[in-house]
Amino acid sequence: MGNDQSNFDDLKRRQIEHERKTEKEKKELWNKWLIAEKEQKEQKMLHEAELQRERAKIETELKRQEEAKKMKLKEGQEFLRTEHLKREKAMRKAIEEEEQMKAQILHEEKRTSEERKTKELDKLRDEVPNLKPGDSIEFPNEDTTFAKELNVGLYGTTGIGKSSFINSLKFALKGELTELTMEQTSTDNFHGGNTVRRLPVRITKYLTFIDNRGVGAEDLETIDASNEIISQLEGRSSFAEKVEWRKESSSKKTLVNEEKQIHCTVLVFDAQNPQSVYTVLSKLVTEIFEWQGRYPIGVITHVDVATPDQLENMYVVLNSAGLVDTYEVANITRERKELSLDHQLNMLKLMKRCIKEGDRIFALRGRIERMEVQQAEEREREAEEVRLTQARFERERVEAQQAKEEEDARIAKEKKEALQKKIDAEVELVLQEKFEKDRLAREAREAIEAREAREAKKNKIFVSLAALVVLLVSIWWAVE
Ligand SMILES: Nc1nc2c(ncn2[C@@H]2O[C@H](COP(=O)(O)OP(=O)(O)O)[C@@H](O)[C@H]2O)c(=O)[nH]1
Ligand SMILES: [Mg+2]
Repeated sequence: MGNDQSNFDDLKRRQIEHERKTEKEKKELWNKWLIAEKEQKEQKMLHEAELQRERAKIETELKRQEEAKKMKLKEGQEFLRTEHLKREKAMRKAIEEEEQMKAQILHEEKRTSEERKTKELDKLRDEVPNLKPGDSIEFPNEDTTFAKELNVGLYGTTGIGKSSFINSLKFALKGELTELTMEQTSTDNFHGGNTVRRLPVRITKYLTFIDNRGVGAEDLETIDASNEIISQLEGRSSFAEKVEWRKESSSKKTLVNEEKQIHCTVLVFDAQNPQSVYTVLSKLVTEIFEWQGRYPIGVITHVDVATPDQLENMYVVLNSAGLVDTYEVANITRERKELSLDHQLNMLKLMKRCIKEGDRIFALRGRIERMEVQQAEEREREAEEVRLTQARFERERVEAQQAKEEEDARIAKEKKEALQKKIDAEVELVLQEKFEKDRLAREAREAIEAREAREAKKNKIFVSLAALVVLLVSIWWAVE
């Protein structure tokens, strides 16, 4: 036990010693570390100072370089700017020059185009007034005789610009308007633009335009409007007659007056209102096409007030209805007393076109009419054939009936004869029997009679003898 204690003490002592020693070492180590750290710190500080200096150096260098760069850039920019300015100036000058050139070219073009147009206009102004029906047909059919003058029918809704269009035509021909055919000339009601009768306006020696009463979509719904149109085209309506689109017109009964025939039709539309033409077009165009065999000519008015879109739509609508031959115009109005060069040209081209179309229609109508006559003859022939066939059938039927009746009569007669024969035979037989009976009866009667006669004779003799006896007796008596 005492040993354990001393061991423990020894261990503790050694431990304390060790701890003391360790403490001392620790302290020394700590001091060493402190010194080392101090040195390190000093060195670090030195190094940092060094670094600081280095950095400062670099920074100044960088600053310097930056400054130099900035300077350079500034110089460069300045250079570029001046360069750019120079180039811009040069470019602007080039553009200006180009524009000037373009303007000059345009001006030149315009001048030449106007010159060209004016030339064309002059040419047409010389040409159009002398164009007459038949001129456009190089080799006319021998049996086609063209009208002396051509009537062009105008159709369109009220207020569309038909009457103004006639003034535009006149202007185009002369380049001025000496007399204004305003809507009042053809109207009962001037201010309403309400044309009710047709008004023929002679435009050239050979060309007359017929201003018409406005025809609306609702009119065209009716069969009377169709009849009125056809009656006008055929020349069955007089110009002075009041145009009635929705009333059965008496003109249907009127005979054709060739001078009143419409040889070419022009439909007038307002460029601002493509919507309104759908119904008019489909009906009117079909009607006219069926009669004249050609599509009517289209005129688009109000192009001065319509937007490009409206105008484009208008063309789409017209083309889709088959109207490809169309002419634009900004009409002569109370406010505008002139027609542009382009529109004058359009009007003259239209007149030329009318003559050409009129010729085609004239030839076509001639052909159509000849065809109609042929068809009528054909129909008449067919009807005649039907009549003849019917008559033949009827004759054959009657003959057959007669034959049948005769045959029936013959058979009946034969039957009758046979019957008669039979009856005769029977009668004969009966007669024979009767005769035989009679004979027998007669014979019997004769026999009886003979016997009776004999009896009578006997009686007579007897009577005579008796008488004789009496006589003789008497005589005897007498004698006696
Ligand atoms: N801005 C313009 N107005 C027009 C044009 N055509 C006709 N007018 C006007 O439209 C109105 C009816 O024209 P008008 O010729 O009497 O139409 P109509 O009933 O078809 O004969 C009038 O006031 C004209 O001045 C045109 O092309 N442009
Ligand atoms: Mg009018």
